[in-house]
Amino acid sequence: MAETGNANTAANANDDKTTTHTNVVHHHHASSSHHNSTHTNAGGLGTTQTTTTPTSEGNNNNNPRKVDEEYVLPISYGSCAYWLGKKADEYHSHEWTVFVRGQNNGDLRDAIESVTFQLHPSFAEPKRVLTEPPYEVTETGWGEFEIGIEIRFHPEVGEDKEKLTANLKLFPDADEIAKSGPQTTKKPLVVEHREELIFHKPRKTFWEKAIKKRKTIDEETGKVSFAYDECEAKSKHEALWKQREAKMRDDEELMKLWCAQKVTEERCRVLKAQLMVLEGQLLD
Ligand code: SLL
Repeated sequence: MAETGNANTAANANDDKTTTHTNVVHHHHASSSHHNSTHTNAGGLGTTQTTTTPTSEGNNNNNPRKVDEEYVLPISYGSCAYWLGKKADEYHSHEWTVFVRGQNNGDLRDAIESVTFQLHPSFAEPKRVLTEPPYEVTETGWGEFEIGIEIRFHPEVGEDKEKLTANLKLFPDADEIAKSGPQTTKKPLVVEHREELIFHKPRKTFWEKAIKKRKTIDEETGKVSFAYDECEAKSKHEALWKQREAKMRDDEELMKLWCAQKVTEERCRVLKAQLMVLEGQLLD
């Protein structure tokens, strides 16, 4: 049901061994139109900046959708593993955490009802259901495996569940060791995927509730902006995420500057061409 798009970006958030991918996952409702827009939203939950125009279907009680909008939920998921060093034994060489979080610690509670992590059957009660943030499971073990992640949304969101997979990684690759040195008990091995779940034409009730909280209007300019709610529930790796996300934001700022420069260059080229035409006309 989900469709992924956009380019992947790999980024080293700090000196830790890190892999990050950014994706956009589009959620389509059967009757919603197809959008190919890609969003970059630095501040957690967000939205496109179009005006709210409830469609005719929005007034139909049998189909309590819709607001002609896109709701963007930027999430990040993956794993974070520490080698136990002296504390390691044969079956417990690493402590690891598998997680689903809001990007920039954005609060996912408005949209998410539960996150289920399906662990390897060698773990006691391998199906772990979390109904509150932090949506994460921390365990100790010896081996890598695929962790199934199922995100369920509140009924009022009106979206299908989202299925993801996190490949638990405990051991750095040879090239990672070459780059960052051997594994220590201090440096976590982090694999993080960043995605934006996009809900096309969300239900009116959900939209209004979620957006009302975030909408702030600048008194002077009248500009509407969307603040994001920081999630208070602390992840075990809070300090690490803070560092990583500060770095991520810096990278995003640099990217924006670079894009702005490219736009200006292009504009200059067009203006120069127009000037040449005008000069030509003057000479005629
Ligand atoms: C492998 N396919 O063979 C993988 C399986 C399973 C890891 C890895 C259990 C720890 C415990 C654990 O780490 N299982 O018994 O508490 O490499």
